[in-house]
Amino acid sequence: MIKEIKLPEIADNVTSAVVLEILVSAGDKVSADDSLAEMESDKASFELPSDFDGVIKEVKVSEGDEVKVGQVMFTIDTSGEGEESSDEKEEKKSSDEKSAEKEASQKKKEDVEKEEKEAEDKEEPQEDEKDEKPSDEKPAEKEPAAQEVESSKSAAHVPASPAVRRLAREIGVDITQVKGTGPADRVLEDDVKAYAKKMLQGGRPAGATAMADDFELPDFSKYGEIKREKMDTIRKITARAMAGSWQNVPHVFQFDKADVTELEKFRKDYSKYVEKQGAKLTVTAILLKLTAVALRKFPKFNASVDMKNEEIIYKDYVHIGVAVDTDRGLLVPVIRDVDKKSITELSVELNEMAEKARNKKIKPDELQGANFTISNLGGIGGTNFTPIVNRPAVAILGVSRSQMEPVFIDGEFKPRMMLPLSLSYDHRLIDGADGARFLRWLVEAMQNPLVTMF
Ligand code: CAO
Repeated sequence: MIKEIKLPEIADNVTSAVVLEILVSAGDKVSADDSLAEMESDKASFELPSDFDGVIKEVKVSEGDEVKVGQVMFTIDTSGEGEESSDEKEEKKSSDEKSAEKEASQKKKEDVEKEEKEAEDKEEPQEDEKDEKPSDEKPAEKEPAAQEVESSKSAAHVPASPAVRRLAREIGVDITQVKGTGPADRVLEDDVKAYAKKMLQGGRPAGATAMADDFELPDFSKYGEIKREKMDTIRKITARAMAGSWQNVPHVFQFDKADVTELEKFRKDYSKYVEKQGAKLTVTAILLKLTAVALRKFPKFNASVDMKNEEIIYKDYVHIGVAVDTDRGLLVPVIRDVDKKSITELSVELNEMAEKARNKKIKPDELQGANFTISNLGGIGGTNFTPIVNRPAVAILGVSRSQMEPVFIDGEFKPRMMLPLSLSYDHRLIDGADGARFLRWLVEAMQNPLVTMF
């Protein structure tokens, strides 16, 4: 039997909606409640569900169409889930267009499955699971993570609407890892967002009070015109992570300045060599290398605090996050095993990671597992700043703009290129003297890289 699927009543005073995306093609087998199209009205975006089990006969609208409430959008054959009557078969045979459409739909499905499979193949195990367990010990009991599930299933078998799958793909979430909270464990949009948020926070749920802010806002419109805008996902994640860190980590800030006059000469001399490999030799890449040596030398800075078990977790790997300023806000891609890579390799990788972050190509697992962060605002300017520690790391290095300054050396002022550095650290683990020693060592290493040999 052929049935019609119409645009239903959406809300009071809403008479139409625009088709953002059609999620099925003629010939697709669907179940009741499967999403057929993504729609947007004045009031909200929503998915149009199928009212029946069956096979889509016709798609009567196109993307971009404005559809009136009650207008037929799809017809569906409900006679035995795709088994067509002989008349219908005849009709279908004579319709080359429809079979082409079906072929296209099948290809689209295969492409999506292939893409998901490739994405799955590329995915590595979670950093929390991979890196924080010494190989000779039994895996420590993991904090029950609300959104985590075993990854034995394939993405295609995860119950989720196409729009939710697309959201997961776009923000780089492996949907097989997300626990669905919808009917029959269906993965919902909120599940994907919650999972992404948890991953960006380093795999731990935010402190219960991380976003609690009961400050009563005044009515700003009393003072002038205002505009309200919803926070996007990255802004919400950053807000929660930063508030959680600020509330839970007792911060201390240490400042110093490095004389980078010689280092700058070196950087200019060697930048051509690095350029041949396709990247710029920047102060960030050099700092990555020197910081990796410092983290080996001062292992407390390469550790995490486990207050639940009253333990310090020392890590025998050096993964460093680099804060990248993107259109969408702050992202912190992680460069792995920095201590094992050359400055040229680090320059190339830093460049690639920053590009990926800016072009929305970065995956959640590439934002995880950092033991330390470098935040260089020097390209923009400023004389100093105090970055917030990125939990569960215990320290972050802030880099401001280097500039020529008169420095009193051997009885006279000399023009030197000075780089302001700030170190923010977690006082639960790191004492003031440790902080000063770490930063001083870094300064010495920038002024005379031979220091790193000792
Ligand atoms: N002092 C002076 N000049 C600096 C500098 C510094 N500390 N850091 C960078 N520069 C210069 C570079 O030499 C480059 O100059 P040229 O174009 O003349 O060669 C220019 O600024 C741009 O540098 P860059 O940004 O391309 O390269 P980078 O490796 O130094 O930085 C990255 C990479 C990803 C760290 C940077 O692009 C970025 O996004 N910074 C913002 C980080 C941020 O938002 N932090 C705040 C987080 S809150 O804690």
